[in-house]
Amino acid sequence: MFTLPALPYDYAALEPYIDAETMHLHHDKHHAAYTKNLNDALATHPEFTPKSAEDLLIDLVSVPEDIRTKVKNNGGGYVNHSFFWEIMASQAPPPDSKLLSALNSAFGTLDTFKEKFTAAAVGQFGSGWAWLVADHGRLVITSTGNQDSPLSQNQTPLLAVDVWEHAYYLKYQNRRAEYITAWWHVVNWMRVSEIFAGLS
Ligand code: MN3
Repeated sequence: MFTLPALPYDYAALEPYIDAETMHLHHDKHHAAYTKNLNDALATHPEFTPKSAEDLLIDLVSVPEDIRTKVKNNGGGYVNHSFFWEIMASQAPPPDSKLLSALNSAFGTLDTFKEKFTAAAVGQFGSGWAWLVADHGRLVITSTGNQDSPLSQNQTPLLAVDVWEHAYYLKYQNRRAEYITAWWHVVNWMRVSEIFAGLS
């Protein structure tokens, strides 16, 4: 049984970049639905007891075949959103020196990284996510469709932006690029730096 984590800040904390109404719908309805649907799927296999939601995605082949797609979609939605709330904050501190030097060495400069990440987010066709991941020790920008998780590709997420329309349509309508530009103001680089530091 997985529980919907509370937001680590107030619903209005990310204003004016992400509005409180979007946060309410996104967390209280969408994230809640992924949580319920994941639990409903797992309830049909009481003998199957994963260690964590992340483990479900890391090792999808161990999930009973008749619920595997539901677990991939709803377990992905559950884990991706829990992660997404954590890597945002009302005050966005800069990356720490260790992460900054890794970003510089992988992408040239922080601004170049942001441009490439933004391009991946804007260019993701339809619903999905853009990611910064660690892939065998390398920092890589990637994107996934639907709720697919980089965990299923043996990659460790460091940063993510949700580009499903439900993440921005109320405030930005079809202007995804404008949403991404605003979103950079609420990236919790302190948390991203902590996750990166935890890898080595
Ligand atoms: Mn979402």
